[in-house]
Amino acid sequence: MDLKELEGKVQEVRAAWERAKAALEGPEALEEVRIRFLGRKGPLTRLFSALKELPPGARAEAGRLLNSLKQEILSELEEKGARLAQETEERKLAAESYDLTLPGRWRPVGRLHPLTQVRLEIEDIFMRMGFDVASGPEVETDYYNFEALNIPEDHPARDEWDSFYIDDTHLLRTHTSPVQIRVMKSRRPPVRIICPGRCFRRDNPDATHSPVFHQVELLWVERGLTMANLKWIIEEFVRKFFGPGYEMRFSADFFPFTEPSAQVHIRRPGGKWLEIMGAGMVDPAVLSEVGYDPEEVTGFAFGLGIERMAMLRWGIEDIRLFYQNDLRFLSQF
Ligand code: 2NL
Repeated sequence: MDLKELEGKVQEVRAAWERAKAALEGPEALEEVRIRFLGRKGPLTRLFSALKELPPGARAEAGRLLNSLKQEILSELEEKGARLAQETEERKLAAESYDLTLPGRWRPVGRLHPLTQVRLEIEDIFMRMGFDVASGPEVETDYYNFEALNIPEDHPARDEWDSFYIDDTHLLRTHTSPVQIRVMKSRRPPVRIICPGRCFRRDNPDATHSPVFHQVELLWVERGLTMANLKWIIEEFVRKFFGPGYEMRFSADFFPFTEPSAQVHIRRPGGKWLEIMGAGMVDPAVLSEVGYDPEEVTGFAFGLGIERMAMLRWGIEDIRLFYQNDLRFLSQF
């Protein structure tokens, strides 16, 4: 081999290096290319070994050529390696960075069902007045649901069509009064409770009827209670729940479990009279049935519909809206 030939080989290796360099991608490829060109079996190593075949006068020049190609490859590899490392670092930083100007992700916020809101508010009003909140089973015997409440066998409310019977003696409670019977049978007077809960009646659904509905009943039994105490409690409730400025009117009504019985209406001056509840003095027959002495204690009670309270408060005209789980309705409360 002479110098000319070696120069040709160097040119070839340089051209091959240029092509390999252009195709370089990742750090692994970089190492592979380094070994391919500069490794023990690489073309440069072979050419360095071939130096001794050259005439002595040409070796220095050939050595310079080879060394300069080797330095060129080494420095370009180094430069390329540094660039690749920098690109990797930049990609990593970009992936880790937060764009604090991006809008947040929308999370829908839930809320209490309007009937729950009304129930909690009523519970709160009466708890502050010293009433306990009591609850009981939704499946009742007809003793607790009817008999103990002085509702005789032939009363129309006991008709199959008004109640959901489970068997001959069990039914879904038609009001929360059986809870009050259970509490009175388990405690001595004074008794001061409210009983909120779900009730069931065999009604076809329409704008004002739902086979499932909610009631709150109040019961206060103690020595010396009169209708005047009942009126005060209801006035207090109306003022706290509906706000000031309502007139209240009691008119005669009938319930088998109260005597006397009344229905209660309220109105804003100039407005319509709205019925809000039924109430009365607990019938002596009911007090005797639970083991209280009607000569010793008297009591009063009222019952109101939670749906009705919510409809009056918000001007809702169809009770079925409470049970359709339509967010367009529910999200307004
Ligand atoms: C109504 C009427 C009322 C009662 C419920 C009651 C309970 C016992 C004894 C006496 Cl244990 N009375 N509850 C009294 C009067 C009326 O509800 O129309 N509610 C929607």
